[in-house]
Amino acid sequence: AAADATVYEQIRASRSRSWSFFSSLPGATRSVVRDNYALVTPESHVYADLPGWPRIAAACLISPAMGSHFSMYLAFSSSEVEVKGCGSLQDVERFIYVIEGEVVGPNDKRLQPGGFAYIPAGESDAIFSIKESSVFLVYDRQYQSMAGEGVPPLIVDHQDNIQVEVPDGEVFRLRRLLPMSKSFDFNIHVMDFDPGEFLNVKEVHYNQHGLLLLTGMGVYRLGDDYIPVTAGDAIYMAPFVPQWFGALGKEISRYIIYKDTNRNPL
Ligand code: UGY
Ligand code: MN
Repeated sequence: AAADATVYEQIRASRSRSWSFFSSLPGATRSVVRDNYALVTPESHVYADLPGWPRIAAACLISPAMGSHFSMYLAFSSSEVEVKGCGSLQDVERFIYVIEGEVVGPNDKRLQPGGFAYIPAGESDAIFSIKESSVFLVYDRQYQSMAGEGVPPLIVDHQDNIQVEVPDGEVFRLRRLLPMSKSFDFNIHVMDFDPGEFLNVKEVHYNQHGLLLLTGMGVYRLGDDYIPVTAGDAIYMAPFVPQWFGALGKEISRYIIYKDTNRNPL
């Protein structure tokens, strides 16, 4: 049954577990915020209103205040709400990934869990109707265009329609949710590891990451720290932080991860 639970059910469960834990050990959390990475675990989530998104409560897990050039938040709709593109944000592109419930996009496209939408900067006509009690992950970023590459299109799709690749020298299964076209300045990857599988490359790179572990558990290396992680945990990785993941437990570890791409690191 655990394998069928959505990440939000796991987040809920660990928040209530943490209440009983806190009653014996107040102040304890697995969250850590360092100069070059952050781990934000469910017992630390703080929900707030989002300007321009009525009836949406959002727990911001990563923002430029941490040093990132993007934001990542977990959002919850208390009742049905319609949103227009990226709202009133200037030059901001937005990516939405449905975790629970349903979001209905343009042309009545229904986004159920695993469904996603990319909303290009300046898109104000596309209406998204977010059903009551839906939970979704949002990434926002100031769009960085590239001369001669045009602007990215609006995309509404589902991860199950995305081709699975196994990158050279690795064993994990990778879905790139966005096209590789140079008009995009980031991509969102969904990565699956069987228990016992791990990243071969002990990565160090200029790109930033915003990660939510959707299922499973394992050990994340961040800088010099080896940290136990479980579904519901969010991680910010700053440029050049050494990073590695090894999957443990009995079910597939799946994470969704933001990565800036296609722009000169200079
Ligand atoms: O593509 C990546 O950089 C990805 N493999 N990084 C990661 O999983 N930490
Ligand atoms: Mn990486």
